[in-house]
Amino acid sequence: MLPTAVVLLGAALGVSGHYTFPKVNGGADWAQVRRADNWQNNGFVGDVNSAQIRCFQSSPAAASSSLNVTAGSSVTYSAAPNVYHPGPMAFYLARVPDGQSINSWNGDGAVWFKVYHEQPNFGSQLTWSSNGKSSFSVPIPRCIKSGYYLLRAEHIGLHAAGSSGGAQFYISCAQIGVTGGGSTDPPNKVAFPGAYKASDPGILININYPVPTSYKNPGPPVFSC
Ligand SMILES: *[C@@H]1O[C@H](CO)[C@@H](O)[C@H](O)[C@H]1NC(C)=O
Ligand SMILES: [Cu+2]
Repeated sequence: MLPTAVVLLGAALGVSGHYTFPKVNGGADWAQVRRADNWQNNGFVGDVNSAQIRCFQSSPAAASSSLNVTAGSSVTYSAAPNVYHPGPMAFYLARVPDGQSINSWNGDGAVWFKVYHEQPNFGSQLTWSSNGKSSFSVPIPRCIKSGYYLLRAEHIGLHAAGSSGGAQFYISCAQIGVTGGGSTDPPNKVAFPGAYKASDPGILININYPVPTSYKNPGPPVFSC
């Protein structure tokens, strides 16, 4: 139902070929990244209150493997084909609770903290460094606890965000194992759905006219250490 609706909406708006986030560190598509529902149609999530706003999975299924990284290093998260709508990239992490498995944990609850979000450059129009790019370096904070995490990639297409529900969310979640970490439990954790409202100023925004002079990213502040 939803993919069909998304395809029809795309056709009606005259937009085609959106994008996915299928791989990390040059691995195979949907190997360390849980396969998102848009893997064939490149569609988007439009409803911030839907379950799909978390990892874009209607029935969460494990990836075939996880990617191990050292705390304090970074992960390269790739888009396919590339991010070409205007809007911010963001990345979140959620630690798999002790006693649970990365392969079955679904990321429930206020467990997500943000490790990156993008601000535009301001001028005669907004420009975004993510625009046209297909790979993004995600910092994995040095002080977080070792263990397994879901790493959530999000791009918000803001080209039609001037009306409620018009922002387009492109999302996937990778499975990573963090080694060599510290003991910090990051503050400001949020749930998906729940973190965003359709009326948030970074989600309901006309980026074309008048051209904004500031941009407030939705969700919590960025955590770093
Ligand atoms: C991968 O990371 C997890 C979580 O920290 C750890 O339990 C596991 O031993 C790591 N695997 C390797 C091969 O380092
Ligand atoms: Cu599009």
